[in-house]
Amino acid sequence: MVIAAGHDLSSTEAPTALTFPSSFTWGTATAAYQIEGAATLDGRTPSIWDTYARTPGKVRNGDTGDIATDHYHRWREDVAIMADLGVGAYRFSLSWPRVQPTGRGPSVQKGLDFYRRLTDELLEKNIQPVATLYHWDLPQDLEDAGGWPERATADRFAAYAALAAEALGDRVRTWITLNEPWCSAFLGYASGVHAPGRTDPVAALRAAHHLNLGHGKAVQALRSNLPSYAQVSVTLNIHHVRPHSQEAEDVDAARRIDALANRVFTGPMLQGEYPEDLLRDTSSLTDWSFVKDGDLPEICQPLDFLGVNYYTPTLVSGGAAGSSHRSDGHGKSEHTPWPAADDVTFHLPPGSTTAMGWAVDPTGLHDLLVRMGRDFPRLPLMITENGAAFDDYVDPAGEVNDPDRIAYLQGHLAAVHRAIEAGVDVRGYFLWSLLDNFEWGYGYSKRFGAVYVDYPTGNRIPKASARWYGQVARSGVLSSPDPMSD
Ligand code: IFM
Repeated sequence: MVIAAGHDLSSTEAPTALTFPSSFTWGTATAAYQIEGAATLDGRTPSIWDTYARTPGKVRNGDTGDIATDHYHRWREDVAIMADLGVGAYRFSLSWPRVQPTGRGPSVQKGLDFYRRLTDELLEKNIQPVATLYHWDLPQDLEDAGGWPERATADRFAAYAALAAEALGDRVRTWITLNEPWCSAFLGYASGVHAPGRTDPVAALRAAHHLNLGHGKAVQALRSNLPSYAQVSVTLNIHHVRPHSQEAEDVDAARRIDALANRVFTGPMLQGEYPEDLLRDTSSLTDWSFVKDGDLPEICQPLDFLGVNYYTPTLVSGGAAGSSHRSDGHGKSEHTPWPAADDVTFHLPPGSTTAMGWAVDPTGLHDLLVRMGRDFPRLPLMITENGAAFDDYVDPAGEVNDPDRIAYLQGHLAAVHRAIEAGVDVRGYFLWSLLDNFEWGYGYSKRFGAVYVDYPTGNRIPKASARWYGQVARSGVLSSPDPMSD
């Protein structure tokens, strides 16, 4: 264990401080639709999320991203907050319909200028910009043409990636193609709890393949338009799937969900093939003939690191027909996001929960990192999201005290440290999220931010966790004992 200077390595006492490598990246993360607002300004056209949020009954309280946190106007203040905290990197996403309205044709200068101003300001404050190309806001016109279940969307995505790289490649070094394609494919097209709200399991599998293809094509488009020092990656919400027991049907349920959640992406992206068991498990739905000759080598492009998002583990059992959609933590739907896995039951793992009802379990992050390090030993990992929603409020002194979030972050950062000690190449950590924001189907009812946003006024109040995280980021030292070690 690497212990802060001054500690005796041979001591059996619990460590009081955990020191991260000096090159470790400390950041915060957001996404365009969740924070920008300005939905109709400067040529932006609707995305699938504008349409979905405006459809009655889809988003809690009828909330939309029309104004969100008004980051489109308050970006300078938001960068100043990050600079004050002392974080070294900021992961944000480009709004595709702001950069290239309708998803076709030339880029819009005003849209790009927004990201130029933002990234200039970040660099000025010594904060490295990390740009995600796609965090779920497909231009509505492309959905009207068939969306991700159609192959052409992958080509459109690559063309957009080229435009973005050409415009911003001189200032953004680190690029991420897709954020959590599992959500785009399976929540968007199978359970319908995300935009565009379709409920067709075959469309979801087709979407997963075309997201994979779009990723591979976008990596190539980025590489040909970026300087050679640029870093290119993808972010996956790898599910850490645990069987409820060691009974064969529970172990098999875990294998199947692992294939549908994780290996459907890591297989083609990192190994150049779809897992045999996934193809077999879903053969009653599709023969996968939408995978064409040449697609797999195109998808499997070298990456500079893998972005991993983690919030909570996934606990499953097999053998109970019709229960797969009841408690998988992604919102209520009559339709399952898990094609051909109707007999899998999702359980709430033990322990305390966040305001999302998600179990707090840092061991899941540790075990996940160790597994990824073992499965892909030459690929560095970056935690591109981790964090928690709690029911935060402003106290009479005007402050927001969020000890639960601090405890969550502390436990998860200690888990990251343990994984690094175990030899896993983890390069950085991005706290989700910088700001309270539009939490998709939950609207503004869930607060993930380190910074509280008072929605009626737009005022920002850094929470106690923001100050705590800034201190850890500045020092690179986690100064409380690792709750996982005894
Ligand atoms: O808010 C989301 C984010 O957009 C993607 N990852 C999970 C977060 C919390 O649900």
